[in-house]
Amino acid sequence: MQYKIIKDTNPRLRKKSEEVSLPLSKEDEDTLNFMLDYLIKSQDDKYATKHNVTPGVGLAAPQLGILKRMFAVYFTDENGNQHTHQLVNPKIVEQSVKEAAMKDGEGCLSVDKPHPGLVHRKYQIKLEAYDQYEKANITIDVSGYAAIVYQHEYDHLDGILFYDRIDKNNPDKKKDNEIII
Ligand code: LHY
Ligand code: NI
Repeated sequence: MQYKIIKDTNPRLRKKSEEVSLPLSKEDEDTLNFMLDYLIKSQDDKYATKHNVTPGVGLAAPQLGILKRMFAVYFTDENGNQHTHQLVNPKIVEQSVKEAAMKDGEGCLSVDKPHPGLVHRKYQIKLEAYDQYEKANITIDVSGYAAIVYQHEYDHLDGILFYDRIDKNNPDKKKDNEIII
């Protein structure tokens, strides 16, 4: 299988992805391995320059045109915690009322055009999933930047893109219950 990141001009990115059956098929394992491997390599300056790839912290299967509920993350958060996961059938089981948005907005590996504005998200979420990296069911409790990354990837599984969460009429307006990070 050769994998390619699709852009938001492709209507597939707007579809809802399907649950994945466990144990994983060889094909789904391959996809998860490609996704994590892509993120790791993309953060290597030399590799990224040579292969003209954009560095990424998260990548979801629908971005490869594969409509399955799987995503990978690879990043270190502001507390120094490393997030390396290959998540399958993630579920958000708790979320805060408090919201958060990144001060410089967000981008997406599937979106070429900049969409400035605050991307309103939950400040804290708790997520349950099967993690192929740890080969176990796990619970992830995150806040701030990390929570934003997981929500951005989770949204891809429902066909939602970051700019859907920007208020077109008031792109820079902070909500009352929101912090800007
Ligand atoms: N990944 C992008 C990345 O830079 C965008 C992003 C930015 C995700 C900020 C989360 C927070 O890794 C993706 O677009 N993946 O879907
Ligand atoms: Ni994205």
